[in-house]
Amino acid sequence: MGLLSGKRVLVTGVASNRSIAWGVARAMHREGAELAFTYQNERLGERVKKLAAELGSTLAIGCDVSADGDIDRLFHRLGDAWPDLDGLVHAIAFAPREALEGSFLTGLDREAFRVAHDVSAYSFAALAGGGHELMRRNGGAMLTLTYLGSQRVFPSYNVMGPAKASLEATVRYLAENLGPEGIRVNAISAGPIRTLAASGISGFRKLLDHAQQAAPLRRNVTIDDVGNAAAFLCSDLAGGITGEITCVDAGYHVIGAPPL
Ligand code: NAD
Ligand code: 0WE
Repeated sequence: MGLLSGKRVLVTGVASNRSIAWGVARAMHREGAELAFTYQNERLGERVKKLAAELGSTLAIGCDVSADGDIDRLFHRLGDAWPDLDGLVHAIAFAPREALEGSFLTGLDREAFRVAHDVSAYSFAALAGGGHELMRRNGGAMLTLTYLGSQRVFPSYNVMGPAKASLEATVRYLAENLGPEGIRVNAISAGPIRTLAASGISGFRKLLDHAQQAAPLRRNVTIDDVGNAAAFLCSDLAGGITGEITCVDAGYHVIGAPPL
């Protein structure tokens, strides 16, 4: 019996087979979950439908989280297909490219700050608000993806740092709000992984090398490492865990200075 057999999970944030959300979906499928997917736009739709089919899923729904109407429509359509929902995975982040180059203030303006917080933090609360009614009967688990750049300064992560800090605080407030409904809310703080969201970030290779050398496990993490932790956190084995940020980063976050 899989950790998630009989559970229905909605997975957002798949853009390619390198996406963290794809690693999460694969691990959850292996553990017996039935999956539905969202995709950001029609350009990604065909790719996501193909990937969904690989995991036996025919449910793929378009949803741009910056549009309230898309979020409403998503849960209407999901509610038509499924009687209830057991898991919701949020693996979405975006800031304008110019804001992820140079120093914090370079390329930062009111609009970049707004977009980063809207797409990367508010969207988790918005999906929780739309999805919790479908979870009410049996409770459920919500999960988001964050990065240590919320707590510490990394070159070029810039405005995504404050956005992830907001996301992590949102996890705690959602945990308190939805706890009485039997819904747990957690985050995984993943170490750096080369995905589409990391492509074109100057210095990402250097960051990966640094993380590998500094981390207690002396390696970088994979989307499968993150997927396995995600499957656990959304399973009944994690029934006592909510409001928690779990690092899946080969131990990097405990280090003060790397071996000299
Ligand atoms: P990815 O590019 O594969 O996934 C990012 C996803 O966000 C894409 O599927 C994209 O379509 C979606 N997205 C962006 N704007 C959207 C919008 N307006 N509406 C709907 N979807 C939208 O990259 P990833 O690295 O797998 O990122 C997934 C999550 O993991 C992000 O929250 C990211 O911050 C987090 N994370 C990534 C790393 C890393 O090093 N790759 C480390 C820690 C945390
Ligand atoms: O959260 C992220 C990246 C999220 C992201 C990526 C992009 C690239 C394309 C948000 N917005 C955009 N906008 C784009 O136009 N990560 C945790 C991955 C990441 O990004 C970094 C990192 C790490 C790690 C940027 C600088 C330094 C480290």
